[in-house]
Amino acid sequence: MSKIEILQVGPYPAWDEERLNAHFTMHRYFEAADKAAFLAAHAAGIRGIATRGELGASRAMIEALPHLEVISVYGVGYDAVDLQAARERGIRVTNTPDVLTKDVADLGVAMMLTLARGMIGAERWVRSGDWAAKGGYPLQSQAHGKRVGILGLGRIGFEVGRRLAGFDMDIAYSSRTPKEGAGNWTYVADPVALAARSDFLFVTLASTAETRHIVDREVLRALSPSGMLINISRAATIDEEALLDALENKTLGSAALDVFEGEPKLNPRFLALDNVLLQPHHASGTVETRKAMGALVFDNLSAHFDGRPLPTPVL
Ligand code: 8YV
Repeated sequence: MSKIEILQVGPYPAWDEERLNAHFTMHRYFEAADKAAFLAAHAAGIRGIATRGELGASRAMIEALPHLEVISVYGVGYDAVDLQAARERGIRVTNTPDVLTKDVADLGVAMMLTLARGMIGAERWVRSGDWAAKGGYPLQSQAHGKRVGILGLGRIGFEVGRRLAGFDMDIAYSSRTPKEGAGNWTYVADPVALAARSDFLFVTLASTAETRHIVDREVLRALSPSGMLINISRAATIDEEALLDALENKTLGSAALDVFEGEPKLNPRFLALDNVLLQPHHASGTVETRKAMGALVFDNLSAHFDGRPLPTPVL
């Protein structure tokens, strides 16, 4: 029997590619010079898409594949998949929740500590010989015991809060409604009010039409010249122009960012700033988690084609 054909939107680690190639015929879209011609050439056979969180599947891609049945996303975020286009055709969509939650929270907290304690500059201080030549590194600001705001108390936001409770922080959060399980954390419905009571503001929201640019000029102003913004969600949750203005004008203290508009290219204004920590969208980037994500991408595809229930369906 011939193998089922899948459109592979982006590359995966070798262990995932091996398993996918063993079971399916994978069409490597990302290697095609002429994408439209590639889609047209393989459209008749393709029944599934394997994509990544940041790459998704556009309406044009979905509409170019008349026999498409399932889209399997390597990532918890599926904002780059045109869900409406999938829904119209009854196409199933899956993602990789849970397996990456703790890694993303770990990186968010590490970013906060790295920036608050000036660890990048401090490392440079040692390597450059400044320590021996000039003495101790300039004093930095304390992290433990401070006020933290978590914008979006989903799985990742909750794990950020759990970690920061260990740093004796005063924890508050915003979400549509107060969350069971938030214990003594303070519920603040309004993001501006949350920012106003925060030294550190974590963005841990899913990217939707409702959360687009939820961190706007007003939220950034409320966070204040001593505040720090940490984004481990999607760039679209923040008005990036407003963020750059606030960082340049120092009306916002600092920002630690794992995601950017137009990544992997980023606005060059970020590179001129010394009050930012820039990370290459790798919050889920550990071997252990990426293996679990890859296994889920495969399990969802094979469950669909074997007629079994999807392990982690979105649609
Ligand atoms: C991945 C992500 O970096 O889970 C998500 O939504 O954005 C990340 O975990 C990405 O999907 C890997 O390509």
